[in-house]
Amino acid sequence: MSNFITTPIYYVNDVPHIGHAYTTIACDILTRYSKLKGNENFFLTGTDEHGQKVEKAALFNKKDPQNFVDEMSQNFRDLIPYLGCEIDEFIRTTEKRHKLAAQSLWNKLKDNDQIYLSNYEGWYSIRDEAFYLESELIKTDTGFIAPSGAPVDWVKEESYFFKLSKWEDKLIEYYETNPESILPHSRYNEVLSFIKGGLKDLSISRTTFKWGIKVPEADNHVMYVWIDALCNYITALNYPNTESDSFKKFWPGIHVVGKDILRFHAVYWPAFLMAADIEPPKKIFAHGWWTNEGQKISKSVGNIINPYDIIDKYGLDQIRFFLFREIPFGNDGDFSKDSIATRVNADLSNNYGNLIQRISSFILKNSDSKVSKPKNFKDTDLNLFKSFDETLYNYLKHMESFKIDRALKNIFDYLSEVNSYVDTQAPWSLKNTDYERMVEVLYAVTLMTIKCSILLYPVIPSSIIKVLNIYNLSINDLNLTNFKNFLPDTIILNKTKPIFPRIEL
Ligand code: ME8
Repeated sequence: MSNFITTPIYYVNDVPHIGHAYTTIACDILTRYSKLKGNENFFLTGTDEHGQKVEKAALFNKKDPQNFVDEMSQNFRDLIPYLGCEIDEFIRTTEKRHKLAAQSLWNKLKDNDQIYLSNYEGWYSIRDEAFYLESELIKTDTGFIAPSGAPVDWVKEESYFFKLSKWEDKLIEYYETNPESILPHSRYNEVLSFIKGGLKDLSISRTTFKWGIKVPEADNHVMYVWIDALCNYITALNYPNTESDSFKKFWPGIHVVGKDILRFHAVYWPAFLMAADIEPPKKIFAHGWWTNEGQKISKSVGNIINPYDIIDKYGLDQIRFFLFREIPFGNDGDFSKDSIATRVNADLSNNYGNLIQRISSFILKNSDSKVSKPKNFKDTDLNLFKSFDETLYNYLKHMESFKIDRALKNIFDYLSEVNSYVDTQAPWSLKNTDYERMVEVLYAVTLMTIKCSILLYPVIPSSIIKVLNIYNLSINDLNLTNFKNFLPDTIILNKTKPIFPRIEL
């Protein structure tokens, strides 16, 4: 199987923050999981560089827009390895190939009679890059604001429109026959009821500024930034060449987005695609929104969380783990220093790290640095193995439905069981009385620790490489399909150092 996994392409009006990092790490986890399963993957991210919001930021910084976006895009690109993410491609909407793809999509829509010229008169929010009906806005003492809190302006201009209203029934039919195509399910319901509420034709070009992709044969119009931006997903697969290997192999894709931009992905994008004779996305997952110590993260509040700072402070895998264990993927989450420390100390340092440390140092000291598979296991050992099989089953089930926190919880519940097994079997007390049994216990614990480590790989990859190194194993040798057979009968251990030091509050 092949999977095309995408992040939104981020606006370059500002530097990346924890919210952007969160989505990118989510896609990295899903891609690594998919790799573990033996699938072929394409992980795409990039930057959204046109539109009024970016143009305004360039002007504010007294820079030429192209120079400005070149500089700002680089910040997003540089962050990726710092997040421990391994992408396949980084796309920018100012690239030539993207302009060609977006114009081809436009022409296709035009040829398919999906576009007409008219006038737009209504509300527009530059911050959200979105058109709003007055009925959607919030009334304040001084006028109206968008539901997101962003300011809105009244605009009146000539505009091309996409016949979105024509796609209402097709979208409803598509979603009703594909109820898993939008996750979590609550978001699916939200989208479906939005569509059922009626769709209006969508303004897809602007004439009052220039920073965008030109509309073919209408030089005074630039494309609405969202039609330009959404098209990035297929540009990366060689659109308009829908016969190319990568398009055929990887489309339709899986889009991971924040809940703020679900409507663009789940309503406009599938409609554009169907109208251009392209299949809609395979899946759209909308995750929640992070706040900082209970407050909305915003530049004006001055509480932006810089991903470099928190990774330097707490550690990369500690942050990756916290973000995806603490909050069900899909829900909103609050970023608090106390909860990072509590979570990391309880799960990574105590439950998992201590287990590795105490068993491996015991083996190094008392079992000639190795453990070999015994001829027989006792019932208690077999019960421990059986319980792992259940853990694996649940892990796979949860990962398939993007419930990353549940998948992790399963592993850590199981690691608690392994710790109890160690306590009751007390290998240290067997050293002088029953050496053979001691090695059996040590082998059983080591085997289960390694298996759990493999399942943790998508979330904390660099730590797992270190853990596997203790056992002379490499992640490259395995995937979940050869899981049962890949472990050697004798596991030889290397010297260890604690991998997850406790975070002091
Ligand atoms: O919307 N919590 O770009 P953008 C969680 N260019 N996620 C957050 C977040 C937070 N506090 N803040 C941002 C755009 N995000 C468009 C997308 S795609 C064709 C075009 C994440 O720079 C989340 O994924 O505003 C959200 O959807 C995205 O950043 C918005 O990034």
